[in-house]
Amino acid sequence: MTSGLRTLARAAAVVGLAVGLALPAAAAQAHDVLEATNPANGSTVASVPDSVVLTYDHTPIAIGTEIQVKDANGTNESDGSATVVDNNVTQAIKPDAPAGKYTVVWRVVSSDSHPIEGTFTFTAKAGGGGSSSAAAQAGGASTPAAAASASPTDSSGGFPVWAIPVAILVLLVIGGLAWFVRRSLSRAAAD
Ligand SMILES: [Cu+2]
Repeated sequence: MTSGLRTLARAAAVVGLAVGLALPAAAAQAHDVLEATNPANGSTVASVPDSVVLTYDHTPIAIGTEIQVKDANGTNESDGSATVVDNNVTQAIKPDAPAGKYTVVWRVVSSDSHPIEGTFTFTAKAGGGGSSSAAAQAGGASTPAAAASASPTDSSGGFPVWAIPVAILVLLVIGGLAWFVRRSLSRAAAD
């Protein structure tokens, strides 16, 4: 009977180890989320603003931030590097940026250290550097609803794909242990 008890203890240790390995993966799922942009995704503004602002639900890590503000020709009109202040990432735009449709391609490092990325678009009726930048800011006021329709993609996957192999592995381990423990117990009883 002692061998049966020893097997049970070993089984408990292995199950505990499997659960311990799965828990950190679950905790790591909380990436920062893009909540709003200025100009808002899909909006039309009077002229190209001085900068674009991306607002997240946490403060991203200020390393590896890349914000490209691409004009209709695909030319990056970003002026200098992006700055992270609180939950806002601000990217200045060249004053001579032309009118037209803009695509902002962003990549930041989430506060949980995972890189996240996405894009949003806006259209400017006039080029940048004009005196109408205040009007552009007002016209580009963002709403959370508009930001929600942006298309952020998450390089480590929004859906927890790790959950499937982990669940299968845990089920296989438990099933195998149950069979092993029952065999050991019946042997111990037979001894
Ligand atoms: Cu994350």
